[in-house]
Amino acid sequence: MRRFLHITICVALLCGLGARCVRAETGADAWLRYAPLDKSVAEKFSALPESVVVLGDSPILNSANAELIRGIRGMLVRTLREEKNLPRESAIVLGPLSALRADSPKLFEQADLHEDGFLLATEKLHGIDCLIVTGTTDRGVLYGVFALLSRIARGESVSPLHEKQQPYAPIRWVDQWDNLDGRIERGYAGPSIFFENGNVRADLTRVGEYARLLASIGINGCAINNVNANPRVLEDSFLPQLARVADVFRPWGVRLSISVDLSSPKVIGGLDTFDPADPRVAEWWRKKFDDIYRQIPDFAGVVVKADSEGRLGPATYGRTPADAANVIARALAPHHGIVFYRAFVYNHHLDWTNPKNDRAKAAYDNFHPLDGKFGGNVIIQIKHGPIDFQVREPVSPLFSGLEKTNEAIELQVTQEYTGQQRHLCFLPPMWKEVLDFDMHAGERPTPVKDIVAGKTFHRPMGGFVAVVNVGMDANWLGHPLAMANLYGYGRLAWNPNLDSKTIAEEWTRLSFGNDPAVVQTISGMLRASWPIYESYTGPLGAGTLTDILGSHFGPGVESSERNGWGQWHRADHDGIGMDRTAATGTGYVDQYSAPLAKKYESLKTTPDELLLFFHHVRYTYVLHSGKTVIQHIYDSHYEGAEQAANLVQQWKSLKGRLDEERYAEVLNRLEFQAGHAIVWRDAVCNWFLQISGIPDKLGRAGHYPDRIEAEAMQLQGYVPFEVVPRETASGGKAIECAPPARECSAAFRFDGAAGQYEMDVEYFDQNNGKSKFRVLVDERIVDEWAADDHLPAAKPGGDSSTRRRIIGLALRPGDNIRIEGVPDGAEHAAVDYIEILPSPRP
Ligand code: GCW
Repeated sequence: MRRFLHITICVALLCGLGARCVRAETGADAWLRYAPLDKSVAEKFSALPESVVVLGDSPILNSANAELIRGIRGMLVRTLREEKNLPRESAIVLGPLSALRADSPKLFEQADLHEDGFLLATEKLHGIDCLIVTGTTDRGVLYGVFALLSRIARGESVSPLHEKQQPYAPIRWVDQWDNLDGRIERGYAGPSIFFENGNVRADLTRVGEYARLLASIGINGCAINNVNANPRVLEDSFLPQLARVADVFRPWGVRLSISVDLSSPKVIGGLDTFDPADPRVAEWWRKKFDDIYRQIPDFAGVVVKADSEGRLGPATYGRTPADAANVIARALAPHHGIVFYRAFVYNHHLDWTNPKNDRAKAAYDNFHPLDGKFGGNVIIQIKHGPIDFQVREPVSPLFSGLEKTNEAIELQVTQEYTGQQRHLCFLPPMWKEVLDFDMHAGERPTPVKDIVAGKTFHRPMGGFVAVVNVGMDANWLGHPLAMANLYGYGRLAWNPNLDSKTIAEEWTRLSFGNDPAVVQTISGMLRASWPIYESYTGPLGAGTLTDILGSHFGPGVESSERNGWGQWHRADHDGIGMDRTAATGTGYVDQYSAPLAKKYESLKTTPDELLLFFHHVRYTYVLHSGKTVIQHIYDSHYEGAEQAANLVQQWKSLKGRLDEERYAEVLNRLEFQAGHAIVWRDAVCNWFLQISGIPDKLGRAGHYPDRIEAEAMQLQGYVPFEVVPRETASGGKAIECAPPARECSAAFRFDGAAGQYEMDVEYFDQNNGKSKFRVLVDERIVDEWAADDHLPAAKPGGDSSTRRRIIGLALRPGDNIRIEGVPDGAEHAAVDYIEILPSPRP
């Protein structure tokens, strides 16, 4: 602690003396850095009271108190005095409303707060100026402290203060898809913070830190294990381990939940059935939850994925999701627990040859007929779109299809289909579109946010869930800027009326400080990033054109076709898109209310960005934008890749204004993204060029005048091979240095004019070896590196294709350029091509 204080004071002094305030950062502090404020900003808070009084005693109030002291000490380099009773001098007073009743009856009467809401108020208590932080619950007080500290960090005045905030909905949860062995399904930032080798981790420090982060954005529940649940979590011997996690969550007001497997009564319970209608099964669940609540009195409930992607469910016994949800709900009800039953129920063996089949219809078809049949403590958890977290989807029609059932929207912070934290993709703008979308389910506007919050159909419960998947990486999500998505999710779950600009700026200020250039640049980059990612990965609502059978990361245009998964875009020689109209298609549009069905039924009124989700059109079809579909595909991919490259430039403008660590880490990821955007661009453009036979009007697709294909170089040891699918390598081919070769080379003569150049080497970085590369110009080494990244790929292709940029190269005609590769393990130092462009780039 002393050391910590010492460092803080030194940093503060340096900052005060005008030195540039940059300190080493790992990202672990996320938006709770509490970095010392610049002197001019700190002065705004000189009138802040010197002491703090806590009215009451509970783990959550203790957290609130400790957090306040920590935050003020970090930002203002002042240590608040802790008083037991109201002092004679001005103070910050923390406590639930009930504790203020006697001292401030007026405040008590007028506060009008619901559960978890808070009030920050400058008031006189017994004639003394106080800054009061209060709520109906202790949790509200904690949220109030975080809000107060956030204001200070962003340099917003706090005196006088009268700010009341209420959460939009009671359910503000996160799910983690962590497996008990420590791996995380669709996690991109290291192993689980919860589990290791089949057990809850011995050291739960990170869990406590995570709970603190969650609390700071108003999250009040967390399901810690994968929805593809291991039945072992319910074994008697496992429950004490769960209790340890609940203990760590509790001081932060985060309630523990787990995902359960419906077949548990049979698999671990020793019954010969898990039929929800069997009384023995009901009894098993009842006993199980009684046991759990004995050990975890504030246990929140369970999440269920059933009859989906191979998970067992009520369909085994001809029962419905309502039967299954209710048997668990009845067992939880006496303890006030909740069941989140996921609407992600679909058949992944659909007959793709039948043009009427449509996976998008599944959630509504399965759940709409059951409306009103679910218990009062059941919430149907609905993914925001009808397919699966694609870069663009329409809003799920099920939101308006359940009027007598509690609902929660499921969003995804982990960027499964949106670049896996290798690409920058700030999702709040997408979520805002969904939350604000009017379902036309009544006389007055019925936006999704109101439906899920229970306001539209007067449901007692409902709200927001996001799959987050933080891991052991110090910065939680891998990409330092990806935490803006977790922050944004929390802020929107608390108040979906916030706009993305406010959220982006808040997050940037809290995470990187208040330098206007930093705030403007980073928040601008964040807000531009989803459209950029969309433009090179998923045109016009066709879905993310990724390898849907594997990693969900790189391009794989055809992987969605001719299989039962139902993520079809139906591209053929003539056209592309799923006909989901009522007139000629699958009839999906009829799941929406009449005005929306009408809108999507017609080509004229379907917005361009969703065209291919609803309609099958020819490549020559002219969009509202005036472009043909095929030209849009070419243009958007080229524009998107250019904008991705531009993100790198924007970031570079911040050099020296941020800590070196995060600066370098983000730069590294943005440079990867810029290269990978070109892989995407070329794969998608070439695939469509080939299948449609229609050239790019601007002559770009399929023509690469500055490229030297590796297979066309003079090879020693290297051997050409075909890359599958072919569009994921330039010209469909690359070269590899396969055993028994131990070192190979590929060379060519430079025949351009003398001058300064930049050279891009496109190579394949797999996760099953660490090849080494060297580039030589006339025997002079100009660059060398190891292919040691951890991309989701064990073979050359769109997932592993990586770009190395060599800058400041002086070249003369006749120069001999040679690339040498040393393979390692199953990674054969494969190379796709080299591209040489004048520097600076035209
Ligand atoms: O998006 C898909 C993922 C699966 C996931 C599933 C789900 C946990 O690819 O990994 O399983 O959705 O949401 O259940």
